[in-house]
Formats: sequence, C-alpha cells, structure tokens
Amino acid sequence: MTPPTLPIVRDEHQPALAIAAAGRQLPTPPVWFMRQAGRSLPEYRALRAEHAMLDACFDADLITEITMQPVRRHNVDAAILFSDIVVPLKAIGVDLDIVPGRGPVVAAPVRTRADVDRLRDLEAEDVAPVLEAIGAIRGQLRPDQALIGFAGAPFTLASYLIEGGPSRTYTHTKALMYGDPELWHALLDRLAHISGRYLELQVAAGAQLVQLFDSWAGALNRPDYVDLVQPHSRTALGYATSVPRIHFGVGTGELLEEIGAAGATCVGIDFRVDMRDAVRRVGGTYAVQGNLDPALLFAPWPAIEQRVRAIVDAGRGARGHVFNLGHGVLPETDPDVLTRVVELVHSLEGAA
Ligand code: 1CP
Repeated sequence: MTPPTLPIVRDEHQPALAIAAAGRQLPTPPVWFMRQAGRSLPEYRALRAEHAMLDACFDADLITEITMQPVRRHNVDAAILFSDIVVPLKAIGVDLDIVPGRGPVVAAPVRTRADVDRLRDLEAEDVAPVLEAIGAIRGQLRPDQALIGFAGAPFTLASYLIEGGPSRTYTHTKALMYGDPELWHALLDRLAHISGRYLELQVAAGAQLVQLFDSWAGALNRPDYVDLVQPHSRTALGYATSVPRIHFGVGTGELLEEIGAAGATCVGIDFRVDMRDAVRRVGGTYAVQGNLDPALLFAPWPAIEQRVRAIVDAGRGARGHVFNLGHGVLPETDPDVLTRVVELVHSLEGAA
C-alpha cells in the first residue's frame, strides 16, 4: 500500500478539521455533515423556491449564502461549498440538468469515443462564480472553521454520464466498463483530469481541504475497483496534494484500504461499517471520517447520544477523526437535532 503524502500542517494557521483530516488526533473531533447545505434547512428551501438548482450553483451570491447557512445555524467546524458533482461537467458544456426529486439527468448519454472526445478540459473561467464564492465564504468563516472543496470521482461521474441519470444497477456503466476497457479508461481519464482540475482550482481559490465523492464505487468488487477505477481517482486526487484529502463512497466497506490508497489522507466511513472495524483496518494509516447513520437522527435523543459517543470513542484510535454522518443528511431531518449533535461532539474532550 502506498502511504499517503501528508501535507505540512502548521497548527496555528490551520482549522481543526484540516488538521484532523491530515492525520492528527485532536482532543475534540471536529464535525461537519455531508449534505449539511440543503433541504433539511427551511432557509435553504425558501431560497431554492426562487432559483433552480443549477442556476444557484453558478451564482456567487447564492453559493455563498447557501454554503454559510448550516455553518451559522449548527456551528459546524467546516463549510462545504454549495455545488454539485455535475457542476464541472455543466461548466464544460455537457447538456444536463438537476431534476427536483431525481438528481442529475444528462440529455445525451456518453457511450462512444466521439462522446468522450467532446469532454474538454475545465478552465478557471468556466467556474468563475464558484471561485468568486470561495473567496467570499473564506471572508465570512472564522479562522477556526474550514472550507471544504469537493468533486465527484471519475467512476461516479461516469455512471451519470453513461446511464443518463441516477441508476441503481449501473447496467450501461458496467457493460461499457467490462465490454470496452479501452474506451472506459479513456472516459475515466478525461473525467479524472476534469475533477482533479476542479479540485485544484478550488484549492487555489481558498478551499483548505477537499473531499472526493465516489458515492457509487460500492457497486464494485475490490479487484475491479483496483484495475478499472482506482488509478483514475488517484489521478484526480493528485491535483490536490497540497491539502488534506477525504475520499468517500457509500457501501465501500469492502474497499476501505483501496479508497485510502487512492491518494487520500482521510477515509470516509459509511454507516454500514462498524467504526471500530474501520479504525482497526485503516486508522493506523489514515484519518477516518464518519459514520453516524443519517436515519438514526430520527430516533429519541438518548439513542443518538449513545451512538455519537461510541463513534467518538472509536475514532480516538485512529490517526485522526472527523465526526460526520455515514452519508448525507436526509431532507426530513430536524435541523435542531443536527445542532445538538454538534454541541455534544464539541463537549466530548479526550486525550489527544
Ligand atoms: O432539490 C434540491 O434541493 C436539490 C438537491 C441537491 C442538493 C442540495 C442535489 C441534487 N445536489 C445538492 C447539493 C450537493 N450535492 C452538495 C452540497 C453541499 C453539501 O453537502 O451540503 C454536495 C456535496 C453534492 C454532491 C453530490 N451530488 C453527490 C455526492 C454526495 C452523495 O450524497 O453521495 C452525488 C451523488 C450527487 C448527485 C445528486 N445531486 C442531487 C441529487 C439528488 C443527487 C443524487 C442522485 C442519485 O441518487 O443518483
């Protein structure tokens, strides 16, 4: 296993979350929530009632405001840029929309060499409002709060492009992956450079760490992940080696070591994995992030508290721990419960 390249961390100048994600144990784990900016917040729903999702993703003022909403409300240790994994694809001219209640839908699915060749490189001017928003967000965050940039990993992006939209079975994706490996690698290489460049641009604009979302990589077994996907995720993460790098996928319990070895400093742990097992398997090499079940937030408080404490205890055994959910906040979640979880995590002090 290739050890991760850890960035040089100067503690006084780094927010706690960047330090933890780089691989350092802190007395109190920093906390944020995947999908913290979104439909669980009434202030988000009010804003989005007036603007389509993709319009909001290309408007610097809206990006800034929506990114800051959960930070103000929950006092989390990080903002995650309000955007979507398909934003860089839209920015290079792919005809797609984010359909309410469904997700990204691509007008003409990518399935041929000519389709792949049309995916051009991403330039700073393609995402100018995003980069402008990053500066504005940094201006509003406290120095101890981090700004997380993100991108979709090549496999997850490819699944939307090839299927034409969300999928449960990835039939077209896998047919191309197994049936035409040459075209598959060409597509994933294109996407790796687009994603990587997007991460690089966000870091240059002020993002202090990044997360690569390979949300659907859990659909693959380990050898296929290693041969057909991991090299491309490594290419993407290679664009952001100056900052800590979280790498996450849903249902990736079979792949944790490989998710880390793709060039991460912190491995995202979904809620199907026992945190103690995750720490035993990868916590000696990488920081870990996770892994409260988002559905647990609907249980009575004592059940939530018990699980939060258990995850924090388990996380203390790793090289670093960022508290988070094991996947995104569900839209029906009571935001006050999220705030209470942040307060609880912040109250749990242990030995560093
Ligand atoms: O109707 C709405 O309000 C739109 C819902 C929504 C939101 C708020 C979508 C559509 N995307 C987003 C924002 C978003 N997407 C963020 C914002 C910041 C935050 O986390 O607070 C992030 C990080 C994403 C990333 C994203 N988009 C992922 C990776 C994370 C994950 O959940 O695994 C994926 C897979 C997407 C695709 C996508 N975009 C939207 C939906 C509903 C989906 C999933 C569709 C599917 O199931 O395939």
